[in-house]
Amino acid sequence: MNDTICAISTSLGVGAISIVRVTGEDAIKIVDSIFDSSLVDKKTHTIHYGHIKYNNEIIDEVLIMLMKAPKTYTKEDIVEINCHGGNSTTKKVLEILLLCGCRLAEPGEFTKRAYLNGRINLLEAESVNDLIVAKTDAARMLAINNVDGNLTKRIRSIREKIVKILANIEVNIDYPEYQDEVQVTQQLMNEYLTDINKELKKLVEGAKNGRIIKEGINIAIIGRPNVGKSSILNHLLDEEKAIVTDIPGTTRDIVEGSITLNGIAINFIDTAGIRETSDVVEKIGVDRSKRSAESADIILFVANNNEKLTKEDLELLEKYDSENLIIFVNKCDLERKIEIPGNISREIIWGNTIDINGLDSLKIAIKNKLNLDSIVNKDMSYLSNIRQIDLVNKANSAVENAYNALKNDMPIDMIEIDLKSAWEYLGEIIGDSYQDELVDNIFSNFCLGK
Ligand SMILES: Nc1nc2c(ncn2[C@@H]2O[C@H](COP(=O)(O)OP(=O)(O)OP(=O)(O)O)[C@@H](O)[C@H]2O)c(=O)[nH]1
Ligand SMILES: [Mg+2]
Repeated sequence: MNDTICAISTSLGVGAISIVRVTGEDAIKIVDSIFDSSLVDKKTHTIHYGHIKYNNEIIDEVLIMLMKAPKTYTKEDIVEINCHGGNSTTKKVLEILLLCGCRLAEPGEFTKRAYLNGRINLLEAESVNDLIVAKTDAARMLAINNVDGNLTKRIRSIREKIVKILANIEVNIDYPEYQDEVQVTQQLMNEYLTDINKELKKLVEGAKNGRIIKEGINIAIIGRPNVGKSSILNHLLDEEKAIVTDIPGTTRDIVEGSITLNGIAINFIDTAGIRETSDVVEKIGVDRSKRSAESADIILFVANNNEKLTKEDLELLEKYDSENLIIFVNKCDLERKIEIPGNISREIIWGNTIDINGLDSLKIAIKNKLNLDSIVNKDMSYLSNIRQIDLVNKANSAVENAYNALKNDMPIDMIEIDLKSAWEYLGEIIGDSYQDELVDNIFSNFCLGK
């Protein structure tokens, strides 16, 4: 932690400017030794024009941003060298810094220092990385909200409530002779636990939205051969992605493509038409279709308006019947021959891909099913990675255990144990309690130079 580290913070390649970043105790001294005017006596948060020189050779004409501790990203001295972009100049500057006493930073090490030096918490640090890797607008909005600490505030407030209850319990354990105290405490605890449980449930529910926003949604397009699955995919993507022919069994392998709805990535997976077949290749394709359906968030079942539902159609409809099923009856430009059995209660959208009817209704149905209009908003603050979600689930079960223990008149110290673990799990989310190994692991997934 005490050494001075450096890294190229911009992505490598040809560009106008690249930034090489240095942080640590000797950051200013080291850069000063290769810069043609003195930096040591300069004010913090100033920019300086000059040249990087090494062994009397001018390496580059640069701008230096000088930021002295503690008001910096890492809370240590930081010097950022804005050099000319392109591989050779940037790498040369980095190489010289290494020769002058810097160590090459590990991925995420700047942010790790920001966290270990107490400038941001672990959840905010993870959100910094989410912001960098965000692929959609909604993912970016979520990440920046979490960097700003909205979620941290919610978690801290739940932890404070738990601490209050723990303090109450301590009084009970230390002064058991005060019978009146017990009554008050149990009543209070009931209220507090119900309240905490509600707050945690909101976090758990929100985490589902967080995952949707961050990772997007997979929709498998399933159905018998030749009903128009690939045509629907192509129209949704506005691209000739999958091969379309009138030969049943055209699609053999999975074909995928994404669009965004409300800033969320919606990944459509076109699959091989499902039917009994002796063709070895097609059989593998059909197996893949079934697997895609099983792991998808939504199944889009496609049927042909111009044919009666077959036994295979009905079997598939029964197999995939769930909240997450949307039925699209395609080829509505042709005469209607399909009959929908009365027991099918799922949403049906009618359309065709010839004059492109029904695809807008399909998008609306997807939005409604996922509640996209309400989950994406400017104030959203959801947990979104597996580590955080796992911990909030654990905290929630611990609080539920405490609640059940209270209801069943269990000894008060049993309740205390559950509440303490809930408090610790929540603390782990924001990194108030942490293990070195865990922290190393989290930051190793970051970009170099961040
Ligand atoms: N009349 C009409 N024909 C359509 C429509 N949609 C697709 N087709 C035609 O139906 C045939 C099959 O379309 P595909 O999109 O390849 O069907 P698929 O379900 O992907 O078929 P497989 O890949 O074999 O499972 C093609 O000849 C399409 O042009 C539609 O809405 N109306
Ligand atoms: Mg196809």
